[in-house]
Amino acid sequence: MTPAIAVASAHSNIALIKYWGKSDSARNLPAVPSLSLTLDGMTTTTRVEFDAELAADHVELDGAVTAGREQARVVALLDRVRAIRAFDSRARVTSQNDFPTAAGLASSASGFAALALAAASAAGLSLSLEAVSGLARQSSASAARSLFGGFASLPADSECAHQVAPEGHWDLRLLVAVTEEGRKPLGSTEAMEVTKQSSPYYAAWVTHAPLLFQEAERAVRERQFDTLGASMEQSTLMMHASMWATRPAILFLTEGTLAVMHRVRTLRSQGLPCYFTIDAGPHVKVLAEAKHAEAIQRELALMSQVKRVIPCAPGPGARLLSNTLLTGKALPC
Ligand code: 2P0
Repeated sequence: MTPAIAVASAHSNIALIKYWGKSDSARNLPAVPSLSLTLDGMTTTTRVEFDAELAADHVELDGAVTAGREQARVVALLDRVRAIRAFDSRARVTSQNDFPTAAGLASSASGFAALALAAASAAGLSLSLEAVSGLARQSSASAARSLFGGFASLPADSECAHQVAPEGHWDLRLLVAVTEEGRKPLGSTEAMEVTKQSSPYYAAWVTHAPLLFQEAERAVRERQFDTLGASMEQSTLMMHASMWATRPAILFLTEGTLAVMHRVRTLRSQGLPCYFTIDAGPHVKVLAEAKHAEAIQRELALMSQVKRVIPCAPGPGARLLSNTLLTGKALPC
């Protein structure tokens, strides 16, 4: 194979309807369907260079050489690409986030989406976005959704995500209210496994999640804001309730999280339409229509529990920035 370099970028996404739990841990298949919004901010840019002269894969994330589990997850994705392409060259990988990973905001979604696209392209594979989504999903299920702009779904037991509607479909905002700085105590993969193994509420979650998904997917297509918001809040609260019922309990919500959740409900009762969602961490993401977003952001920023608010609009899917064979030929992308 001709050694090649590719650079790709991808944006993070936030699940409006949550993925939590796997039907097949070995293949990393989700037990429930999820629906996400890709964000215009929070970008990862990743460069992959396969080089037959290299003795081992070399991976740098935000300027630091990786080791341990972080390194192993990247190498596993490279191995899958090498297996498809039937070659053995090692790779140099450098990846940069334009947002602080230490703040506990999702980076694996944008990270593995950008890596999958860059690695497949550098290896000379011509894959559909769905196939690249499948590659990313094996590393991190939420990453499968970041290949697509706007609204994306990852069905239960599915190999890859699909686009539900592009970023121009609906002018929404997701206001990320950062409540704490610092890394979260427990990773999502481990937390969802503990939930599956020990929560008596997990079965109810898996049974009910598809109904919320159907309701929310329809609400997105028909731009029904209050229906989407209500299903979004129920999804996140059911996900967290299933974690609270494990032994010992998994509590991602802090006092700051709860204060913002209550504030959102108060703002709503006062005529400012907004709804919350919370992932595997303490921050609160608040969904609003663009016309109300500034007023809601001002209210959130006034809270002592909120360190800062990051406003995000619907963003595009992952894209190839360059794909250059070492012969110097630039391929169109
Ligand atoms: C989601 N989360 O749908 C859910 C909601 C967090 C809460 O997907 O084990 O990094 O690598 O497939 O995708 C975060 O977990 O987990 C996640 P793995 P992932 O966005």
